[in-house]
Amino acid sequence: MGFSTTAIHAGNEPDASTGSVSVPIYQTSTYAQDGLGKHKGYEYARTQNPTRSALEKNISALEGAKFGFAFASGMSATDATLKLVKAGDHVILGNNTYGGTFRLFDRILTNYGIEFDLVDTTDVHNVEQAFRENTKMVFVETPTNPVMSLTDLEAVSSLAHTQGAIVVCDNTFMSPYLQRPLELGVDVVVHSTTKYLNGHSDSVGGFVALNDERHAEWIGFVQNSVGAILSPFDSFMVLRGTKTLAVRMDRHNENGQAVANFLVEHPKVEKVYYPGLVSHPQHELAKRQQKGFGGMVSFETGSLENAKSVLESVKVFTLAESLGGVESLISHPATMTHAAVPYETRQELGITDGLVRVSVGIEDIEDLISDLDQALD
Ligand code: P1T
Repeated sequence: MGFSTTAIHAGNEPDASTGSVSVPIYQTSTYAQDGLGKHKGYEYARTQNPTRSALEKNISALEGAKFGFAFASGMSATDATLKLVKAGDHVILGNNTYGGTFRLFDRILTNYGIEFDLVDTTDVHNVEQAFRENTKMVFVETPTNPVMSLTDLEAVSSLAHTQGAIVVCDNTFMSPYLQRPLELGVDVVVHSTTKYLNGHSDSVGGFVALNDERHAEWIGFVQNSVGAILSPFDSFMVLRGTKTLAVRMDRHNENGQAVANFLVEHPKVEKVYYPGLVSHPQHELAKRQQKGFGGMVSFETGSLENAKSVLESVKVFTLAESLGGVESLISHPATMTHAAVPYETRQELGITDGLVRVSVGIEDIEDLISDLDQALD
């Protein structure tokens, strides 16, 4: 079955007791048992909830995964995934990730004996050199937030597997419609469903998708033991969101490319970061690895003053953190999403004070371009 058919039908069977076509919100904390040890497969709602199970089936199918787990946020999904390593293990972390992911490693996981190195994973040779005897995981985002660098998932996965390590890919920026990491050899996919999967900026959630049964058992155990589960209401919201994922992503692709093309030609813009531009250093890899280039575009305005002026002059774009919703957002990575990343690292990566990031929504493209045009002027 095709992607859209799967998105609309996987996990969305009509409700067995009422025929309800949309999966109901099972807003309950517990389930009546017929007798001691006799129940309908549901005992307690931290452990199982039918609305959450429907979403777990749905996104697993979209990622081509055997197993999937829905979490309360993207960060809790990442945190649960990091419980696949233990004290004394080493993780190779892509040097450009969402600031919160870096912060989780830098401020929390190190307290529990997990070692990590930041590595520029755009070149597989750097990854090869970073392996240590105790390296158990390579964790990457591709394209990265916010400078849109790519990692060759197939090359990194085959390298990691020869070294006995697993590969985790944060697929938030692409969604499974544009990139399917498990098919390229990646072991675990994580998502912030807050972004494209839900798609309407009205729910916070996360997801872990994977194929290995032993690892899946552990992630499920962590989900139940720690309890950072996605609520029934949010599960319903994301389930509704994924039904339109394909049509939304097609428009995000179109609008993202149009905005990038416009910015590249603008005299006040010094540099544009978008994998759909022929000038992007990894454009060929993007064409091979992704089904589209997405709706995230970053650009260099040259100074904090210029960035501030653009950020405060837009009228259709909204100044806000987050991304992946139908409405266009604009943000300042250095002081917002990536404030937890040390200044020097930010400079090395290109996360300067003049860098502006846009999440291009699905509004009319003429309105988005004229808004950016007047803000830049
Ligand atoms: O916000 P949360 O649902 O916990 O997701 C965290 C997260 C994980 N991975 C990526 C690639 C992300 O971009 C995020 C969250 N990012 C933003 C809030 C942002 O504006 O970039």
